[in-house]
Amino acid sequence: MALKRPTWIPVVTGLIRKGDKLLVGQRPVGHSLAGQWEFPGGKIEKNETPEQALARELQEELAIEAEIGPLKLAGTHTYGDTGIVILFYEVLFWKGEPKTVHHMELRWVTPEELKKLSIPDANKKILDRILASLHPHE
Ligand code: DGT
Repeated sequence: MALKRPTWIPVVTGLIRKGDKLLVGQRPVGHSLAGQWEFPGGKIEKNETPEQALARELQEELAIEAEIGPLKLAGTHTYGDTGIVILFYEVLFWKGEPKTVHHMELRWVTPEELKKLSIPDANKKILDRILASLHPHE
C-alpha cells in the first residue's frame, strides 16, 4: 500500500511562566482541536524566523509584547495527512497583561492542573518532557 506522505507545518508555542504556573488558552470554536487547552502560538509564516512568528502570535492572541527565550524542546505529530513540527520556547518576560483576544478562556495552571486538562495529542505525548524542560536545575 502506498503511504500518503504528510505535509509538514512548522508551529511555534510559548511556555509562558509565572512562578510555578504556565499560561494555557482554550482553543476557540471554528478551529481544529476546539475546546482543547493549548500553549499560545501558531504557524510560522513565510519570511519569519520562529522567534518572530511566536512574538507575532503572542501579540495577536494575548496582546502582550513578549521576549522570546530559549528553545526548550521540539515535538512532531501527525493529524491525518497533516504533520506538525512544534517548537516550544520559554517565555519569562513580557509587557502587558495577557488578554483573551483569541481564546475562549485563559488560565494560569500548575503542572498538576495541566495534566488534568484536555490538551492536543501533540503535547500530551510529551507533556512530561515539556514540564521537565522547565526545571531550573536540570
Ligand atoms: P487550524 O489548525 O487550521 O484550525 O488553524 P489555527 O489557526 O487554529 O492553528 P494555529 O495557527 O493555532 O496552528 C497551530 C497548529 O498546531 C494547529 O493545527 C494546532 C496544533 N497544535 C498542537 N499543539 C498546539 C499548542 O500547544 N499550541 C498551538 N498554538 N497549536 C498547537
